[in-house]
Amino acid sequence: MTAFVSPDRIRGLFAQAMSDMYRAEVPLYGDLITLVGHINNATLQRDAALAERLQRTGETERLDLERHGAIRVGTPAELAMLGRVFAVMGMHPVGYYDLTVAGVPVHATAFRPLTEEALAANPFRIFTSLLRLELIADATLRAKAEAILAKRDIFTADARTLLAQAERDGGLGEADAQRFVAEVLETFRWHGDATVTLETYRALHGLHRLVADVVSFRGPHINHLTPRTLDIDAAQAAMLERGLQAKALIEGPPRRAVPILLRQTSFKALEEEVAFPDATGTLVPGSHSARFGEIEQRGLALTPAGRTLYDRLLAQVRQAGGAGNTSADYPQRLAAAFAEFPDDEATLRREGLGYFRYRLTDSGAALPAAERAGMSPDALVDAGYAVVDPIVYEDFLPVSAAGIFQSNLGGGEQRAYDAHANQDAFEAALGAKIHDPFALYQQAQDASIAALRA
Ligand code: OOG
Ligand code: NI
Repeated sequence: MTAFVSPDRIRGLFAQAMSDMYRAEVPLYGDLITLVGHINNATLQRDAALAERLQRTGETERLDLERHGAIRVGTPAELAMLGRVFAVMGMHPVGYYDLTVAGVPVHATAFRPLTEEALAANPFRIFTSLLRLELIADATLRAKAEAILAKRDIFTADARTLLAQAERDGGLGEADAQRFVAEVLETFRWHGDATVTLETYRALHGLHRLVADVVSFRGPHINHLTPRTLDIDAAQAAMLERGLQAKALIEGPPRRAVPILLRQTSFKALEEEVAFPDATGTLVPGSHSARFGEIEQRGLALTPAGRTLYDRLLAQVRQAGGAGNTSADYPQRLAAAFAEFPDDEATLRREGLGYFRYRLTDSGAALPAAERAGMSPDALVDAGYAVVDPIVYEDFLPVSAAGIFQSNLGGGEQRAYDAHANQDAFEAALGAKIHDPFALYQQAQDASIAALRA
């Protein structure tokens, strides 16, 4: 009997393998990792309190490995299979994202670890979109796209065999885990040759660039891998200094004393040479753009109340600006609107806008348990018996994701889809329920409060 390795171990192997593959495929990604590493070191040198906090929360170790990626799949069967593959790696669907509101015919979830321990071990996440062909009005082309997708199998035979083995036995030994990761990696590899003719590609492209991206290839190539920076403004400036064409604006909240949620910036997708088979199978040259670079800074996870405030302020700025966040004075207007959002940890906590992890201080631990139990968490903090750290936002933001999609789809592409969020349909396709992100943050906060009393 060989012992099973943990899902955390398999996810760690997978994250590393994806990073190595993407670095070889897109050299720019390697440059980005180096740049972010420098910025993070400089930030930790400059900000001793931040360095100390990250040490305390166990984030220092995970920072260098922390990435998220994104893929787009074509059919419910592909999504369901991916969900099973990711489960073996301890990655589970969290959050539902409807992108049709932004003119992109997909809905999505993020596969990520659920527990604090698993997140600390390796927080690798994959934003996974499912194409909604039912929103395509052209019935002939829709049927054609469906037929093309029905014919492909995005998994290797060995990936399927090892998945079945893992599910049957309840895990994988080290050697099988390594083989599983190597096989699953194939699903996300870039292919420089399309499966459709240039004519079909162009027709699909005419429906939406994203339809062409999903349907024309052998599988759901990883389209970006994003490192986490501790100072996105500095990273953005360094990128521009080195001639990397970063998107002009950072998505998400403005720069603040207490970072909240997620700030992201990306740079445009590469225009890549692709060979298309003609009717006789002869390859003809063409091009496609799908893969891009992105960096992000993560901050405090907000409660439903905090999130409602965030959404309201963001909507206010975007509506006032007309066409979204493209105007030159957007950063100023964003900062002005967010003046209304409390920007110190104590107020954010007292007003219930963010989630925090409580921890006893030495004097708190020395206090008799009965006395501690009689005090509220906030009273313990006020008396110096406990300290709090922000719980980091581990998820994504739909408006930001839409901005990222738009920029890497080549800018102005906007379609109106007569659609609405349909989480039930997504869950039916996946064959599983999506976890509510708020519930996970609440659990983490509650567990830390319970531990104060113990
Ligand atoms: C996914 C875009 C969403 C993010 O960071 O919000 C995303 C895609 O382009 O496939 O990765
Ligand atoms: Ni991303």
